[in-house]
Amino acid sequence: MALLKIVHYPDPRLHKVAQPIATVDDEIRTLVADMAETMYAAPGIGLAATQVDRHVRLILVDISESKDALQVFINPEIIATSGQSEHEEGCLSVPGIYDTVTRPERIRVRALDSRGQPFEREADGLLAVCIQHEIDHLDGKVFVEYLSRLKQERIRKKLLKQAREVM
Ligand code: K1U
Ligand code: ZN
Repeated sequence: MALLKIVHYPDPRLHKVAQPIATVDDEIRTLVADMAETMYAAPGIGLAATQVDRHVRLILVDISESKDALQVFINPEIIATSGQSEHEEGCLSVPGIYDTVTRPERIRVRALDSRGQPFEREADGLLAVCIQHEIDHLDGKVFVEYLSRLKQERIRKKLLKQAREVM
């Protein structure tokens, strides 16, 4: 397994649209293992392949306290939504920034698992928030884009300054 580098906002690579995975093979399973190690080390409760500069439709989520309930979604699609709820979100690609986003409250998602088998799952609460946040990454969207232009500009400047300071 390997720790992967997480791309930070406002890097333009975060706006690439990820491509569907045609075959779930050992190369994809190695990427899943490396992303899982990277997510747990960060630590985070989700990670999209886009964030590690791999532009394929793969997301991981683990919202458990014990960090032993990894959920793998390959080619995820939201096929139904209902309600609306507000939740505070964070992002490993936007370190130190947390803000409230409004999204559908309950979702039904269809995907392939790490053996390439199709499945469907209902989600609500934090799991629904996290799955939607990660699928946004695959579509090139970062959660700060739900915030006002003014907030986005402040966040962009803050992260560019942080990046200059660590160089
Ligand atoms: O996509 C990402 O960068 C991962 C992100 C997922 C997420 C969190 C909260 C709301 C929506 C999506 C994170 O994991 S940020 C870190 C975080 O929230 C966390 C880290 C450790 C323990 C608990 C939460
Ligand atoms: Zn994120």
